[in-house]
Amino acid sequence: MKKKCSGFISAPAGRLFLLAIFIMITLGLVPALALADSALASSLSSPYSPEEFARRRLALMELVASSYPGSDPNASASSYPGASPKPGAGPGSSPSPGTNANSLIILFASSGHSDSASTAAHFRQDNDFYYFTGCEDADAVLVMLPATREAMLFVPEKSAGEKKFEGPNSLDDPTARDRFKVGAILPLSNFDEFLARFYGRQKPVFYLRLSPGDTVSGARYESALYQARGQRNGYNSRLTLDQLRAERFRQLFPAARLEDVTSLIDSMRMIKSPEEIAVLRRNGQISAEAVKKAMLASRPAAFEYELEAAAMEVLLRNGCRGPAFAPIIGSGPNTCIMHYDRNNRQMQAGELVLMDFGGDLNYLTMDITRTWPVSGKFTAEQKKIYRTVLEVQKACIEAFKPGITSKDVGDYVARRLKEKGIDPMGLRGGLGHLVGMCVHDVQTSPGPLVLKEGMVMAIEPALYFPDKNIGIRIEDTVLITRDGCDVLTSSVPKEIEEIEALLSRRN
Ligand SMILES: [Mn+2]
Repeated sequence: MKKKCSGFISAPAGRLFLLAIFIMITLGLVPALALADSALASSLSSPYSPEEFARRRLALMELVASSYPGSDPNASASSYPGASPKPGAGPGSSPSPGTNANSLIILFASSGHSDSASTAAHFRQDNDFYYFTGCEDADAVLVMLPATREAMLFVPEKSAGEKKFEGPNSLDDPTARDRFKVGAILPLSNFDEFLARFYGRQKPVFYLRLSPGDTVSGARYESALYQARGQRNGYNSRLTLDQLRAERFRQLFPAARLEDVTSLIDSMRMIKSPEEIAVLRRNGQISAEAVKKAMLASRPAAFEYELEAAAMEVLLRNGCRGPAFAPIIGSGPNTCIMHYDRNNRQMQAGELVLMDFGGDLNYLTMDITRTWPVSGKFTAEQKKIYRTVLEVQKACIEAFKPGITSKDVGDYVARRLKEKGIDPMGLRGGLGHLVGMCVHDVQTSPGPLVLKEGMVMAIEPALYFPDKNIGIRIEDTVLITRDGCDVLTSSVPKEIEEIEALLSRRN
């Protein structure tokens, strides 16, 4: 980031700049300079091109158009990612034969104010809405017409007071239409009338997200699960926004057919584009650096939250919005609690500390776990268990390539450990979870997953012995490539000797 700015500094300006630094050092203002630099980095525009979002919308519209009976089977979405759009499939071209002219795809932005009293997080756009727009306006609506391949945004009109407190949105921005590459940006107050006019057509079909939405840290299946758990106490239960929206459509447009667009979206989100891969690579480096800093901040008598502070600083300084999930930093007995996130215990010499961490950079997450000895040296018993988990993890990574299933990985790991003469201690290799806009990212079917190029997956074998206060998990996030995989989080050590060498550098 610094490199990009240096070209703007002319010679006299450079002297002024040096003078300013001198004054700042004299006044003890150097930290302010460092913060200003970080703020500059985060003010750089989105790493995604407007064309990226246009391509995604086109691909989804093609998927919807081709999902109709009698539609042209060759019109399936081959345009994303990788292959270039088919000629004649661009905006403004005539609809392909068989396309149902009466379908609309409608996706909703996040609501402006978080309804959870327990979070003070920054606004984060709804994943599916962001994926197809790149737009961070609250309460907006994206509408796509598969028949004509058109897209438009409905954005709330803001009062002068709202603009004063929150800033304007893209309805006030004359460049927004080009930035989002949509046909129109209209006031949200026109939306109901737009729908009413569309409803007048024969047999209208609305494609909505009828499945649960996901968040940065909550998968679709988890949203449904937590809702079900909330129902155990009737006073805590409520419908989700997606359920309420579907209900409203059923009430207002009873003759329309509602279709679920979720699985079509998921089939796209599962495969990462080159622009997404560039962000994921950078997030892998930032998140690995963060865990490394936390390792260096650990010592006997340190509180778990001190490690969290060290890691969070690296994320925020490098433009992440925050963590991808509540950081898990457990020492001693807490290493055995898989989703421990109180992070308030004081760690002791002789114990292990387990840290599960990742950043949220430009709407893409990362997932790393490392386990290390607080004192800097593994005991013989810790080392033996650690080595087993590490060998299983490395064998999984060796096995990862397109076409592979969980069973294939398990078979490979079993063979590999046998060759090396290592007791797997009951640990079996397999696939992990996909990683993307959500840290437990979308997956189209609950059936067996087959790896494909462009998928990103966390691999996180673990062994837990609560009676010994030993929990060991080692996790990396990898990108599936043409013939194998790239470890995106490789710059934080995981070999026993590397970890002990790093820890020996602590003061
Ligand atoms: Mn994970």
